[in-house]
Amino acid sequence: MGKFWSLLFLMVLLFGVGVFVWGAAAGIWLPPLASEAGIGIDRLFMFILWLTGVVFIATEGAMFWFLWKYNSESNPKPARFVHGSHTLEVVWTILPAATLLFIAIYQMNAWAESKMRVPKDDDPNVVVLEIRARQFEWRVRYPGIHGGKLGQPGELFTVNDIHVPVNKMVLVHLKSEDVLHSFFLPNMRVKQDAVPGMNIPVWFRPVEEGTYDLACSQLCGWGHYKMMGRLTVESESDYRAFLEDLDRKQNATMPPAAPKVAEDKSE
Ligand SMILES: [Cu+2]
Repeated sequence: MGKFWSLLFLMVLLFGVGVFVWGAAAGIWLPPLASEAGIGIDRLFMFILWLTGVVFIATEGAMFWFLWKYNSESNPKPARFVHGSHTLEVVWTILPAATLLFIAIYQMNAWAESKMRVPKDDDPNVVVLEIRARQFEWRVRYPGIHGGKLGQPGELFTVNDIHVPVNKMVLVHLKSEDVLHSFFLPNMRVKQDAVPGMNIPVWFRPVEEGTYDLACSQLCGWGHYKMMGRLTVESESDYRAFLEDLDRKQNATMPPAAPKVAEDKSE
């Protein structure tokens, strides 16, 4: 067998690195970024990818080299094992610990930006939506053509179709009507579980107009695969036109003195 095993292990290294290089060249890397907080998330992702990539290449390379050099054919004498090295143990404990500590501190701002600094419902610059996940669709509730808070007359509804204005902070109240789902907007770098009985705030600021995917990324039943929708990021005027059109369709048949919409108790 000689050097067979060393070459086999070299393949792991070449294949592992090759897939990444090919993926980047073929354009099947991360989906195009279109949100403000996504910049920090992508930077973090690339940092960790490079860090683990370099360690992967170094360890796989070392393993290949040792297998190559000390293969049984050219080294008929059995190997002699050495046990216990205090220095080595200290080094391989401190190095990863320090690296993890550094990542823990380095990621704090990106995490706070997307998970802790919740925008205010009553901020006039925030677009508020409610999205209810259910088997197997996304039900979107808009506050009406004048925006503002939810729970007022004239609300608008869509299914699997989210429209938001560009460059505005969007705050989504995420709920589930049945089982666990996961609200996933790959281009916004947003992914959040929708949990029955909970109202979970999710927010992002889209900075690029376009049409993007909305997917459920939690296996939620037989129809999980088709629980898809669309996020349209458009100019302020297009967004208004969309709401007005929706209002015409949905509220046209309402009697002049419409009764007040019942309060949503789950808020
Ligand atoms: Cu789902």
